Formats: sequence, structure tokens, C-alpha cells
Amino acid sequence: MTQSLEQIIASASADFAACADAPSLENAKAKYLGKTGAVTDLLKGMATLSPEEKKTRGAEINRTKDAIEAALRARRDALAADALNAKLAAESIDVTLPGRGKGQGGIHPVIRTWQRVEEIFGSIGFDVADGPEIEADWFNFTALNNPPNHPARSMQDTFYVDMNGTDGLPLLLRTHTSPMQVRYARMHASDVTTKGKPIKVIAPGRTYRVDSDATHSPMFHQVEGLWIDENISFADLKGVYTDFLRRFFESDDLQVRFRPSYFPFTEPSAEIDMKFESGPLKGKWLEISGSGQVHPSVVRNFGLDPERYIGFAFGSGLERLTMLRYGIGDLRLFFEGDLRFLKQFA
Ligand code: 2NM
Repeated sequence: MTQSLEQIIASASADFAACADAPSLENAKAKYLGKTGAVTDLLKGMATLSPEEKKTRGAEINRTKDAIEAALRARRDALAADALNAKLAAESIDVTLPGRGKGQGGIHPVIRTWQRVEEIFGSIGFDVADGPEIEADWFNFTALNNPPNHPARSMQDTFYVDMNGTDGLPLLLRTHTSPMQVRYARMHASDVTTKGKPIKVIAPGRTYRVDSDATHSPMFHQVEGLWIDENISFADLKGVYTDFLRRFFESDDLQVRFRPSYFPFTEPSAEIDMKFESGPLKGKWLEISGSGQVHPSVVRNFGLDPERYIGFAFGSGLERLTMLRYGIGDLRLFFEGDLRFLKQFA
């Protein structure tokens, strides 16, 4: 039974409409436009027609083919649009929901101490110096009177970055911020000698030692201070440092004492102890800093005459200052990045 051309178009449209996805649509296409499809059959059926009839019939079949192809395209487009809409619906974002927010960062407690130390010493007329963490051996050790065989210079105690750095001498991670004092003093030595302007500077920053346990971290923070002038004494250092500690700990009756000690770069040297008169740490002497009169050889390395100029220096750990101020018991809390700890200081 031969179908009319209109019936074939209607049947193709119905078949295409029944296809729910692209692969089944391509199968349905073969049924009409493929090698054994209905349109091909129609063309074969023209073999017996006269040339005149072939012309008319051929044109009719071509229109049929065009109509089927148009129906196919329309269904393809519709299926693609459905697929896209389904995908968009599955991935839909509810733009009316409240945002997650950026999360507020906070200042790390040690950096808070750093800022506070700069503020207090700044108000007493101290400049702030900042310099390299990768240092030359001369600035970190030699200039500071560290003898060649001092254990601090060993591979066990210092991180060496390059054993043949500048002029064949090692480059290392600074073990204290004193090398910055040396740099600063050499830079400002002529202000001292020609303008009579004293050197008053603190050098806060990161320092490094091969050391890691409950009370030592391979990276830690120091603040060191240097005061060079004519005719100053330990009494001046004690006055300035006591003022600093009382303001830092917000404790007007905090007591300070100097206790003899030893450092290669100072002579004489002293530990600075402090004692609270109230609060949870009341009555206990606590070691808080090292200090001393800068050794004559070191003053000479600053480019100054030790017969004329006197230097006082001190050094303190920013972690220790922070632990005492906030009552923190474990150094490692500073470096673990635990938000439950850090949020308390934000
Ligand atoms: C300390 C203890 C004693 C110190 C010495 C110097 C310099 F560069 F002037 F020689 N800066 N810091 C010093 C002195 C540091 O820390 C425990």
C-alpha cells in the first residue's frame, strides 16, 4: 500500500515528535532519509515514469524531502533546547539566598605585639629599622664579636642558605635581628659624629635557628634595641626599658631588675627580669630580655670610636612578650593556624 506524500510527511513528523533524545531521533531520520528510507523508495519508484511525469513527481518528492528535513531540524533544535533547559535547571543558583561572606581576617597576636612595641618605642623617640632576613656572615656574626668557633655559627644552630655567598663567605638566615643594628648604626654613624645625633633604634623581625621543641620554634620573632650616645649609662637603659615594660603590660608598678650575664657582643651584659605586683603572675621574677653595653669592638664595627661613644642594647622575644601579656602557655599555638586560638585575638 503506497502512502501519499502528505501521509509520509505526517508520519515522519509524528515519529520525530515521539523521539525523546538525539540518538533515537537519528534512528528515526534513517527511516525516512536513509539509504533504505521512504524518500529513497519514492525516488526508486520513478523509474517507470515518462520524462514528463518524472519532472512533476521529482519536484513533489523533493518538496516532501525538504519538509521532512525541516521537521527533523525543528525536532533537533527542540531536543537541544530541552537538554539545555534541563541542565540549567539542575545547576540552578538561587541568587536570592544570602551570601557566604568573605570572612574577616585578624591580626596575629605576635604581630599585635610587634605593632605595640613599635608604637611604644616610637613614642620614646626610637626609629624602626627593617632589613634582610638572609644575611651575610659578617653582619650576623663577625661584626657582633662572635668568634669563628662559636657554637652559634655551627651547622647545627644556623640555617645556611649558601656556604659560598658573598666573597666566598656564607649567606645564612639571621639568627637574631642584631645584624640590622649593625647595618643601621653604620648607616647613621656620621649623624652621630658630625651632628651629635644619638642613635636610637629598634629592629623587630623574623629570626631563625635550628631548634624545634615545645619552647623553641625554627622561626621566631625578636625585637632588639640600640641606643648610642655620649655619656649615657645603664641607668638610662633601665629607665627606658622599665617605661617600655610598664606600658606594654599596662602595669604601672611592675618591677625591673638587671642580673649579670654574658653575650659576646656586650660587656658588661645583663638579663632583664620583671615582676608583677598584681594579677596571676604576681610576685614571681620573670626573665624577659637580654641587654648590655655594646662591646668596644662592636662599636668600632659600627664605624664609631668606643672611647667616645657608649652603646646600650637589648633584645627580647616577641613570642615571649605575647605569652606573658595574654597568659599563653604553649609557644606552638602561634604557628598552628588554629582559628579557635587566633580568633581570640582578632
Ligand atoms: C640581646 C642581648 C644583649 C644586642 C646587641 C646589639 C648590637 F648590635 F648593638 F650589638 N643588638 N642587640 C643585644 C644585646 C641583644 O638579645 C638577647
